[in-house]
Order: sequence, then structure tokens, then C-alpha cells
Amino acid sequence: MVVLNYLIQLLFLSLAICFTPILATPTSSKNPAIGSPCKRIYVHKEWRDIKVKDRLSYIAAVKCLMKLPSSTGGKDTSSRFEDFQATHIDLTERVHLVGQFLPWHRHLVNLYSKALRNECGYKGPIPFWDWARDGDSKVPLSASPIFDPLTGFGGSGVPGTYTVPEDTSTIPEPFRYVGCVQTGPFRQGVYTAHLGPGKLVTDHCLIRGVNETWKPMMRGREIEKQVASTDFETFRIVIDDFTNGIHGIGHAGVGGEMTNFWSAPADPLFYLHHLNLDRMWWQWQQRDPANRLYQISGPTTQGGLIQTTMDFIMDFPRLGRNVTVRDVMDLAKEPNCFTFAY
Ligand SMILES: *[C@@H]1O[C@H](CO)[C@@H](O)[C@H](O)[C@H]1NC(C)=O
Ligand SMILES: *[C@@H]1O[C@H](CO)[C@@H](O)[C@H](O)[C@H]1NC(C)=O
Ligand SMILES: [Cu+2]
Repeated sequence: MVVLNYLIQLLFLSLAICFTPILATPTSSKNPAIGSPCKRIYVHKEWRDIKVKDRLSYIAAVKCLMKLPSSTGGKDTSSRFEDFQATHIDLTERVHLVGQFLPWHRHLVNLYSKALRNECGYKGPIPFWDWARDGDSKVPLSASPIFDPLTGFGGSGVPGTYTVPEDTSTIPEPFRYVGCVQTGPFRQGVYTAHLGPGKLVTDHCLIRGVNETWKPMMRGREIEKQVASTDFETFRIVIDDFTNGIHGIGHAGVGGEMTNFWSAPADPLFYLHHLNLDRMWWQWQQRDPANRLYQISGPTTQGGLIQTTMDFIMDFPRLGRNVTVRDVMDLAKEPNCFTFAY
């Protein structure tokens, strides 16, 4: 087993090395016009429906992104992977508990997917994490294939292996009960995050605390209740409720850095979780396209009175051009061009 583990790690390493020289031009350089028809529609798949070979090359592509230099030459980010995390940290207060929450994250994950394909040569399907499969499963959440040390993202953190910084102003409670991931491709010593926890800038391991408490809330029928709302405003509020909504459940189930509002994208699982949330929203839109395809609401600022409209401008510093909410509503048009296998 140890030998196998070692061989698999070597495989990751060599894949990462092969991909590193494929430095295509950054995603933003040759963008088709917004709203134009897609040349190709990418079909995103659930992690465990993807061939093991593709799962391993996905992980290698993430590692490649972690090695690529920051495309902005920004002082605070040390890799392309961190460009995405830094943008999320800087915009946290503007993009959560507001109207642009779902559209903004839809585009963030899409830009990340494009970077994996265009800058790190990933050719397989982009994965999402369908938590309902774990909620409905008989095995503990920690035994989910996404946490597999050989073909997944590694397991939970080991308690006592991480010391929380003194300044906890941007480090909420659940983060503090966990430790460093010690297995898999992003284990301590192999992957070091530089941004976070919270708004701090510290070199640290990937912190997780897989928490079984949340598993029953991931059951298919619980999720079905949450996406049953018929108006976007109810849908948005229900799923974004940080303690009971499906957005929060994915974050809390993984625990650790994923529970941090700012620095959560230090964990590569962030993108699989958010893609599934996006899938829930797309399914909701598809249930009544005439009314829902272009339905948006919610304040433009947390607790504000101005309502978000289709013309609302969303920005992605370090990552790409500005887009409006309207631009991301229909997945069958540029700059989206993806769908889900189910
Ligand atoms: C799991 O989450 C619950 C609810 O937030 C919390 O009370 C509990 O302490 C957590 N368990 C662990 C092991 O972190
Ligand atoms: C993008 O949007 C932000 C926020 O609305 C704005 O400050 C910035 O000037 C815009 N950038 C461009 C290039 O339009
Ligand atoms: Cu977020």
C-alpha cells in the first residue's frame, strides 16, 4: 500500500511536470463575444462518474495551476491558483448574501475551469461534487470518494497539527477545531497555502475537519426541499443560509479552511462544491425557463436596498473582464458554454 501510494504520488508529480510547459496564453486573451453561440459545450460530470485516469489528470492540472506564476504579477499572490483565491478573498463581502452570489460564483468557477483547460492542458470533464450521493450513502462522509487519498483530494485534517494564528478576526469558530490534511495530493508538506486563513497572509497547510454532523442534511430529499422554491428570491435566501442552506452545508461538511468565508478556495474542493451549487441553480432555472432563465433579485450590497438587475456589473480582478449578470444566465451562450451530465 505504501509503495502504491508512492507510485501514485510519482505519477501526480510526473503529470504535473508534463503539463507545466503547456503555457497557453491566459484565458482572457482571445475571448469570443459575450452572448455569441458556443462552438463547443463542455459537459461537467460528478467526481465519481469521471474515469480514474481523468480524476488523476484533473488533480495534476490543479497542481499545475498551483505552480504557474500569478498572471497579474500581483505581490500578494504566488500562483495562478492563488489568483482565484485572492480575488475571492478581496471580494468576499461584495459577493455573498447579495444578488450576485450565484452569478458571480458561476463565472468564477467557469474561469477556473477554463484556466485548467487552457493553461494546464486538462482534457477531461470538469468535476462537480454531488453531496446528495454522500448524504444518501451508508458510509460516513469521510469515506466519500472525493476524500480518497489515492484518487481523490485526500482526507480530513488531523487534530492538533495546526496552530491557529492569534488574530482570529477573520477566522470563525469551526475552523479552529481541526488540523492539517495528511493524506493525498494536497497533504502537508506537498501543498502550502499562502493566503489565509481569512484575510491573513500566512504559509499554512490545507486545513480540513470533515464533520459527519452535516451528512444527514446532504440527503437528496433534504436538498430537493431547498431547491423547490418557485421564485429566485426564496431560492437564493434558502440555499445561501450559511448554517442550514446547501451552500453552507458543503463548506461545513468539509470543514477547516472551507468554513472560512474569505479563504475557502485554498481547498481545491471549493470549486467542486460551488459547481454543484451552480448545477442546483441551473436545474432550478431549467424547471421553468420562460420565467426563471433570466430571473435575478437580492440586494446589490449586504443588507442594502438597491435590487440587483440583469445589467449589474460583476468584476473579476486578476482573472478576466467584467461581465453582467445577464451574461452568465444562459449556459448555452458565451462566456459559459457548459452543461451538466445530470
Ligand atoms: C461538527 O459540527 C457541529 C455543528 O457545528 C459542531 O458542534 C461539532 O463540534 C463539530 N464536530 C467536530 C468534530 O468538529
Ligand atoms: C469592472 O467593474 C468594477 C466594479 O464595478 C469597476 O470598478 C471597474 O472599473 C470595471 N472594469 C472595467 C475594465 O470596466
Ligand atoms: Cu464564495
